[in-house]
Amino acid sequence: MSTSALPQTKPAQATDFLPLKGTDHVEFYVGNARQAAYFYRAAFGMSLIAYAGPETGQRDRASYVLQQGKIRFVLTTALRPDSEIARHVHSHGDGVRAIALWVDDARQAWTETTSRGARSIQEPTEFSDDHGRVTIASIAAYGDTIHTFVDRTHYDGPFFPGYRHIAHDHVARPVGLLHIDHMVGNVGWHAMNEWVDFYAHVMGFSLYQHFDDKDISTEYSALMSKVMANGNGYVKFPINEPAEGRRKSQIEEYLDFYQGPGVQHIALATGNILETVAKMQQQGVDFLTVPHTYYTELQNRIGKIDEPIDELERLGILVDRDDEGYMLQIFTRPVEDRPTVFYEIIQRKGSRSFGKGNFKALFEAIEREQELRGNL
Ligand code: TYF
Ligand code: FE
Repeated sequence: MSTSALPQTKPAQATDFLPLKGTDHVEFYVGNARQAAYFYRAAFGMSLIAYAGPETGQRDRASYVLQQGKIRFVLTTALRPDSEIARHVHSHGDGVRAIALWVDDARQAWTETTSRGARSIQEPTEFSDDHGRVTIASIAAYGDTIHTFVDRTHYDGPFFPGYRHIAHDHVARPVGLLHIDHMVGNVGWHAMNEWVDFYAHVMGFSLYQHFDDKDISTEYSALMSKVMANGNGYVKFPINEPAEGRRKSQIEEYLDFYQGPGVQHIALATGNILETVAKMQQQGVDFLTVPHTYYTELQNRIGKIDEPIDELERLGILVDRDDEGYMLQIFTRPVEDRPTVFYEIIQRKGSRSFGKGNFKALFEAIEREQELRGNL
C-alpha cells in the first residue's frame, strides 16, 4: 500500500508523558495497623493478602496489605517513636501517606515529573525477591501526601518483595467493592488552582469537571472543587479548597484536624450499591443520612431508575442524573475519631458526574455532623 494514502497534516496527538495503568495501592500511616486492618476486613470486607514486619525482617514498621476487587490498601504503623511514620500519625492522625500509581516505567515517571518541577521523595529504587523485581519512585503532592510510581511488570508475587503472602483470610467479609473511582484532596485556602496546575503541568492531567461556589454552597458553608483526570481517565483527583461562608466550611474543619492538606475521601465503586451498602451497614459502617424530603422529590428530579426508591431511602443512597445516565452514591462518616478521612460508595450507570445534584443535601448532612461535633 502506498504511504501517500496516509493523511498528512493530521496533528500528532500530544503523547501522554505519564501513562498510568491505574491506582496501584493507597498507603495509610496509622496508629495501630493490626487493629485498623481488622476494621477494613470485617466492616469493608477487604482480605488480608500480605504482611511485612519484624517477622519478615522489617525492623521499624509493620504493614498489612488488604485487597478487594482491584482496590489495594496498605496499612503501615511505626514500631518506634523516632520515625517519619510516627511523626505523620502524631500530626495527622490516621491518614493517607501515599497514592501509588501503577506504571510501566517508574524511572521514566519520576524523571518526567521531577523535570517538570515535582519534588522528589524517593529516587527510583529496585526491590527484588524470588518473584521478580518491583521498581518504585516517589514525588511530593499536597501536604505530606506523596505519589509513588510502581512498576511491577517483572513481578508475580502477591504485593512487594519482602512481604509474606497470607493465603486465606477468615475475617474478611467481602461486600462487592471493585475499584477506586476517585480520590479527593483537600488543600488550603486559595490553593486549589496551584494544585490544579501541578496536576496539569507536572503530571499531564487535564480538567475534567469544575464546580463553583453556586453549585456547592449551602446556606452556611462553602467550598470550591475542580476534578483533574489523567490521559486515559483511569485516575481522577478532585481538589477542594475551603470558601468563605456564614459558618465554618467542612474543608476548614478537615484542615484543622488533619493539620493541613490531605486526602479527604476515597470513592470506591460497586456494581450493586444496594447490596454493598446493606452489607456494610450490617458490618458496622456508619453512613450519612439525608431527610425524607430528598426522596419525595427524587422521582421528579431523576426520572425512572432501576432501583426502588423506598430501598434507596432505607439505605440512605443518593442519586444524580446527567445527559449520559445516572449514578448512585453514599458517604460514610469519618472512619477515625478526627473528622478527616471518609469514604464514598459509588455505582455509575452511564453518568460520569460527581453528584452535583446531591451537593446541597450532602453538604447539609455533613454540616449537621459538624454541628454535633461542635465545629460549626
Ligand atoms: O468527589 C466529589 O466531588 C463528590 C462530592 O466534601 C463531594 O463526592 C465533594 C466535596 C465533599 C464531599 C463530596
Ligand atoms: Fe466523591
